[in-house]
Amino acid sequence: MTRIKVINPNTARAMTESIGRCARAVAAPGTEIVAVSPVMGPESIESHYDEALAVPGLLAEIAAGERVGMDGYVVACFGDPGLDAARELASGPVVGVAEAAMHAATLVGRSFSVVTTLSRTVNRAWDLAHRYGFTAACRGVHACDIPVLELDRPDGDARRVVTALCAAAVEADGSDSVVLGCAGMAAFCADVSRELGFPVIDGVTAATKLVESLVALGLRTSTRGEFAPPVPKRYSGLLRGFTTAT
Ligand code: 2AL
Repeated sequence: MTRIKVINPNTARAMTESIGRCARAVAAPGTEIVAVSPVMGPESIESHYDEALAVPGLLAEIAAGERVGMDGYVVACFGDPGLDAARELASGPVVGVAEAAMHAATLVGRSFSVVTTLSRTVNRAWDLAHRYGFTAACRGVHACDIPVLELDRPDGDARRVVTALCAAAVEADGSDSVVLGCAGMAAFCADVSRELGFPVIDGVTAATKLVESLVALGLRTSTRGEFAPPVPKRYSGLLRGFTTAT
């Protein structure tokens, strides 16, 4: 049995449940998915401020996962907040949804476009593309300007807007596929891809399968240098619980 903890770093429970359903839909029979959101943090992540303040809650969930022997983790927010720090804490592999989706996109085409939520997140997506080595493959980042928590509104038309933007993005950019820039879009990814006839890639499912594969291959984060456990030290104030010194 492989146990993968899928952490939605925002505190929107409905979104966490949707993310869990998407991960379970692709998980192998021997894989258990534990989908959680932290007890502290922002209700959605749409700014650098939100992202920074989502990280302590995320790291607390990684630490809790280590105590019960989780085999690997998915960081289920497209900014991949706290990913490197999570790797320092976890003994198994940790994969972010943006890096997973971008890697998957470059295995099914030469180039991709990203369709994200608010315009202000466009440069974050570009930063990630550069960080992961996809400067040439990422041809454009497009915002649908729908806030994260409105993506799953039953009366909303997010799916229609995102579908139309995906079609426009590949045309404008001349790209082969679209990477969806929010974990809240995971639920309609398969439908959008089927409707458009080219790969539309959701990072929640891609990251889940990548973690599953890495665990099956016996691959875990190297602790030789950068990703060794954090240097033990005391933390104070609100962060006292993050103390790593014994
Ligand atoms: C996200 C995401 O994946 N989760 C969240 O709260 N915000 N991404 C985004 N582009 O807004």
